[in-house]
Amino acid sequence: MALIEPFATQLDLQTGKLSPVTRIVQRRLSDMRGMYADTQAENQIIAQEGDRLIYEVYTATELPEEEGQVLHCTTIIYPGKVGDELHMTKGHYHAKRDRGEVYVGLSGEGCVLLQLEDGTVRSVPMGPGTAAYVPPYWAHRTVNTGSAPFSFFSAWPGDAGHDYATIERVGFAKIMVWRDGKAVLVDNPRYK
Ligand code: M6P
Ligand code: ZN
Repeated sequence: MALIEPFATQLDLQTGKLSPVTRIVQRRLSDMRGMYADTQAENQIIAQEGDRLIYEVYTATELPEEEGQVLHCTTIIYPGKVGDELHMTKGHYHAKRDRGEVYVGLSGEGCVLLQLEDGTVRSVPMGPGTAAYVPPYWAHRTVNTGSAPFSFFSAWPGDAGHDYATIERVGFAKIMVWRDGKAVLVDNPRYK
């Protein structure tokens, strides 16, 4: 296993940004094609306002993706909706399903949606200071349920890996939408 020098990263608790930063991944609406339930709204946004920035992932130091390492990053989800569905991450299972993860809320309001392969869904609300546990076997997607950027810190085992393909194929059984002035979890009409 690689021997890593100890290091520390500075977390901006207001913005969720890390420094120093070696990698910023930006996910725009076009990177998430087909993930929001309302495809017409998705196409309309891209045609009328351009390719909207949905979220960013900040990584301070590239660590080897191997057992024993603890990978970590921050994520900032900008507020907004596609149709009535709130801005969210793509979401993934771990390639090694028996690996968990911990999220710590930094700023804004959101939630983590979790799903088992049998379609069971749970939703855990998050805000500044919330430590949310993502147990092994649960796919996880985070959603901004507020009107400011929602940021959180994540840490997970180095050998977990990201399986995006399963969620791209089946989706989540529930989606978080804005109805009557609040965020509510409803059935996903497109869940397969
Ligand atoms: C969290 C972690 C990361 C993940 C990021 C964005 O910070 O779970 O591993 O990359 O959210 O989520 P996704 O990769 O599903 O787009
Ligand atoms: Zn994960």
